[in-house]
Amino acid sequence: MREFISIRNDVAESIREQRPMIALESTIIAHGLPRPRNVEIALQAEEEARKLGVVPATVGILEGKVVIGLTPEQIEHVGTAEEVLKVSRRDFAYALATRRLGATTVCGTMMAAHLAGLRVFATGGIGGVHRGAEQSFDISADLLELARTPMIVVSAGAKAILDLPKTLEFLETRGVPVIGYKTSVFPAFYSVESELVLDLVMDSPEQIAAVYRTQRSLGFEQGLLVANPVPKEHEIPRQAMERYLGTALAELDREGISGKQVTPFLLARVLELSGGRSLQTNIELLFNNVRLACGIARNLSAGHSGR
Ligand code: PSU
Ligand code: MN
Repeated sequence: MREFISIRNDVAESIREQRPMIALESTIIAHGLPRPRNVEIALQAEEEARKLGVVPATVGILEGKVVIGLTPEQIEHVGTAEEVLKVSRRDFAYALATRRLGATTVCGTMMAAHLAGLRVFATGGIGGVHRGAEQSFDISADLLELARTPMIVVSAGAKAILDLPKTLEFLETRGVPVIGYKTSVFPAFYSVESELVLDLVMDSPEQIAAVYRTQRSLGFEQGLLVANPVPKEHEIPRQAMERYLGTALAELDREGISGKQVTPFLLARVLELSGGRSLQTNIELLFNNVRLACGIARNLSAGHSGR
């Protein structure tokens, strides 16, 4: 395994000393956020963590290695290169064996970060069950990874481009706790609320860390999804979002886009349709998730290791 993993020095040191660390993904850099702001946003997300005394490790795949803790130059490379593979579990070995440049999704980042011994990961929104999945079978590998890899993933829920009820049903079936942070309603990424109720609600990082430790003590392999709503002042209200999505989904259909192009296409169209507003929302929710993830990471490293 060692031959495929490269861990940045300060990350390796933090792992040894059990200092607080969080993982960050690179698909949002390569395919999720618009260029050229993507690189600057990724670096700022890392800065948010450092300000809180937590070491950030952005994950990517370069020259046949999974890199845990990209350097700023490597982040720039992933954020500017023409061809970057979007790497989930399916693509992981292929990207390594062919030495392709790869950006890891929530799924790919969970796998890599867990291999390196990290426990907490902040992202924007997870992938899920797509609308029309009963026809297309399009279900993100993120959900299966949450069912099999013990990482805490802090997200602003899942985007309303997805079928949110089916996404929650899937997670329930696969035994993944979805914990609402200070909310009993599942957030819809750009919007604070969806119509879906969450049964598990907590209001401190300590409590979330305690659930994780308990899962690990019991030998459970699944992860844990934290649903952290975007701060109200930065949200795009649900009705406006539904309008943009109606348009974008119709275009998706018309242009016959499928597979892993679906998520990037819808994100880009929502950005255009919202007149650029969705970007600020996306940035704010990402930083908000980084801050909560740092609180959880600090808590975990202060207590027992949980591994
Ligand atoms: N949500 C976002 N931006 C993104 C993604 C999700 O707000 O860029 C990315 C994440 O990396 C997620 C992936 O893991 O999309 C899911 O893609 P798919 O639906 O193809 O599994
Ligand atoms: Mn898909």
